[in-house]
Amino acid sequence: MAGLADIIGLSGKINVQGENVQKMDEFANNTIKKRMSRCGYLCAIASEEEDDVVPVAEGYEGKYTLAIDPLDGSSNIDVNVSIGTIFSIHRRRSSLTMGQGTLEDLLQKGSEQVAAGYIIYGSSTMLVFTTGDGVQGFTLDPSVGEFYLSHPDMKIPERAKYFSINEGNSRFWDEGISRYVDYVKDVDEADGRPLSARYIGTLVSDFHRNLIAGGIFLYPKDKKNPQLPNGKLRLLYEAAPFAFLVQQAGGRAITGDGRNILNIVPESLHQRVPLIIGSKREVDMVENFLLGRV
Ligand code: AHM
Ligand code: MG
Repeated sequence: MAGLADIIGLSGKINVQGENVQKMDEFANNTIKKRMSRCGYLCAIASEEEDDVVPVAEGYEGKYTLAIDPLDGSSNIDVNVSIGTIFSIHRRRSSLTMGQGTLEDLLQKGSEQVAAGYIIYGSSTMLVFTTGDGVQGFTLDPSVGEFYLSHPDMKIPERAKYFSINEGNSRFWDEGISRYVDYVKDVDEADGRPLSARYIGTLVSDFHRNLIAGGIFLYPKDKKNPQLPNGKLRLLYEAAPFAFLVQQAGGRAITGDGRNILNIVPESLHQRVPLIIGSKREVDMVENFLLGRV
């Protein structure tokens, strides 16, 4: 059993993406790997914390792949702000093939997901997921140790109440994003503007709030880091699972350069994509700004 000192602070490691790994990131990664590699349903695992494909335990190979961000919102771990776990599940490419899965089994489009979801560790612990037939939300009752269906058939409001973007990057945004953010701050009572700003810095938590209350989250590409021309968020275990969830809840997810997140064919495990996701009407509006229609 890990003690507090084992799971608080930095682990001293840098991951494949050049980011500091927190001890709790490592703890979550090891716990999930250990449990899932022997569950009997999986043939391969991809994790934000692992450079390469993680094989499952021998003799336990199954039909599905799992991509995870074991602990999303790393910068919020040590400051006691809500964090989460994200997962995305695909069927292996050939259901007849047995044995370990391959990189190709993991590099599949978001539209091919059979399930996706997240767990949010906030004022309560919730599991929210879709299997392609709507979005269901369950709340943990810690006294029983079970998740109960508390939010059946979740739908994201068509109109946004909130906008969520890291405004510290505003000097590096493209003109379309800057014009859109100015627009949401304009006063137009009849149109419900200005929108309120909310940004937690944990994608799970920002998404969860916007799913329930109506909102738009943006992590666009920016000019801040020329090494990261596609923004910060990763396709396989951040953008794609949320794109599947939001589609099932009646919303939309795009990159902003004319692509639907769910249609992108991944080229590598840790590939990054710009992400604009949330209430449908608002995503349509951002797209109009970015494609020069407004
Ligand atoms: P992480 O998976 O290492 O925690 O990084 C992803 C997080 C997202 O949860 C969040 O939306 C984003 O990074 C915040 O980034 P920034 O601090 O640049 O605004
Ligand atoms: Mg993350």
